[in-house]
Amino acid sequence: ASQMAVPASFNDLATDRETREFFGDIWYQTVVRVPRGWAGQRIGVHLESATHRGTVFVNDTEVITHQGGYLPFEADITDLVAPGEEFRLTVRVNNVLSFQTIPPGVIEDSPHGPKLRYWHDFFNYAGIHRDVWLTARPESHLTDVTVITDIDGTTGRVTYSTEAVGALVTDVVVRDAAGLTVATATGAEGTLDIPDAHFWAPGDGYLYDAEFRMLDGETVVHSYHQSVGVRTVTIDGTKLLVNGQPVYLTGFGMHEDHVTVGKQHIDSMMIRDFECLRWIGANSFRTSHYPYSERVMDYADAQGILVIDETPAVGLNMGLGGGIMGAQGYTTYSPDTINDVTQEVHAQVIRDLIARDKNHPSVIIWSIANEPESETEGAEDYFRPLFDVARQADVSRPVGFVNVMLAPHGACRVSQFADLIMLNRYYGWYVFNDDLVGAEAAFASELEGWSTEGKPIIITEYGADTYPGLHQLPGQPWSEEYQIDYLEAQHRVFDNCDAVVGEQMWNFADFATTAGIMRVGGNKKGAFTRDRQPKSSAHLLRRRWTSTTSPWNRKNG
Ligand code: BDP
Repeated sequence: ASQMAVPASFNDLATDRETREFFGDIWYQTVVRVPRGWAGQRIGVHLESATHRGTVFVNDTEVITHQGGYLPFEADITDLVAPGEEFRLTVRVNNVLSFQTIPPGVIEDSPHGPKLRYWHDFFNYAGIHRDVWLTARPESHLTDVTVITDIDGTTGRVTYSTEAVGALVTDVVVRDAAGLTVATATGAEGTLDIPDAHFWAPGDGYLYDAEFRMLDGETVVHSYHQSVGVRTVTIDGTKLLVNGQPVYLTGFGMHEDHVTVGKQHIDSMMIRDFECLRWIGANSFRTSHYPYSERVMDYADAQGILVIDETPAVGLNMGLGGGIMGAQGYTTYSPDTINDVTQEVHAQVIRDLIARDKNHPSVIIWSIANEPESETEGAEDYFRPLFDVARQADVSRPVGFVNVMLAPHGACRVSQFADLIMLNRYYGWYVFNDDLVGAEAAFASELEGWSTEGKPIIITEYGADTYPGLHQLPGQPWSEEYQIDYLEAQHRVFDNCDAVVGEQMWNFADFATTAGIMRVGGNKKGAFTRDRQPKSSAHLLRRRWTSTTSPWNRKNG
């Protein structure tokens, strides 16, 4: 046994290849003492995530197994532990991907032994990336709270529902940011009106505090504080509206990715990221390509950042990156590959994501997949019910998926189910490389096609690999100059297309990937380096996104 940090990805802490590329079971073990003061309460163990599968043991008893690497799970361990006493907490994490996991992967033989391969372009960091908690609750307690907000003139309307163990009276007290009570209600579900409400809006992360309480007579038995941002998200033709006002998204697809610690969540790193977002004038990001730490979602709420919240369904596309990052020669949708079992796992991760993030005002769109194969009949059958799953779980937000270049307008068979169009396009990089004139014309003509759908279009990825410090005149691919020329060409295309309501450049920062001839020490499409310093292009984005002629102002008056 060796020492391991929690939270952290294990991969880059060691110096040997075996550890970095290890796949299989990784055993974590520690001794924990239950606080003596918790006598008489229900005690639980809560993991914010275990990538990609976690099985928890208390002493020698298995208490829970959870599939899916980026969402929380919890087990009640009251009967197995004693207040004031220690117990042995063991977590078996497994990072193997298969055709029945989200994201998918496959183990293939190689001359040097089996290798885990996958079709997504980021390193398969694994371990326990987020905090692990012991929890204590009274016997009677709230288990879930849902809030949906609406606006009526200057009144903010909060429709709420609660779930609980124990038949006590539930009530709710809403306080404003100064702590003054602005609305109250009694009952497990109901509606609260906040007169003259301060609405949550982009750049204004105003949050109320809703305290949900379970009462035994006058005694508060359990209470839960839920922050509430009062806002609406709607679509009107090709416009995306927040609080009835058209918005234009600026920002990035991001990654949870840092030197040494991999996908560990660290508050200080998060603050640096948000400060960089603010500096550059980004009002939004996408949680490409998996749910991020809940701390990130809370912080986005408080900062007034708009979030496209994505499931880990990335790489459901065996035709993409084949031979470069993934394995070759598979059919995406088939009984032996992405099949009914995968579809149910995918449905469950959509439900789990929405269950976790439904109350975040920052979340304005659900993205149920990134770049799946979407031009085939198999794709249509696979995705149709998944959109229903998302809409059943949440009626209050648009649902979409991110379309890949291989399924252009006219060929894609999945966008018909989506409320809006989200496109990843690399005109001037993967196609028309070093030909920005051709790139611009081809991109503009594809967007003309998508515009006829009458739905808002968000460009969720556009980018060019750029090696920081490489300068060339005239700009050539990989140089800082080419990244600038590339972005200017893309931006002209967006500005000329009315239906485009957002641009999220790929990527916020450079990040780790599997090794290969397409990647130089990882993916280098960042506007920032991996240590969060600006490349030359960051200054261009900043000028564009903060000036009075920003696309926001130009398109929305
Ligand atoms: C897209 C993917 C993204 C990749 C990017 C790229 O959505 O994960 O990192 O392209 O190639 O296909 O840089």
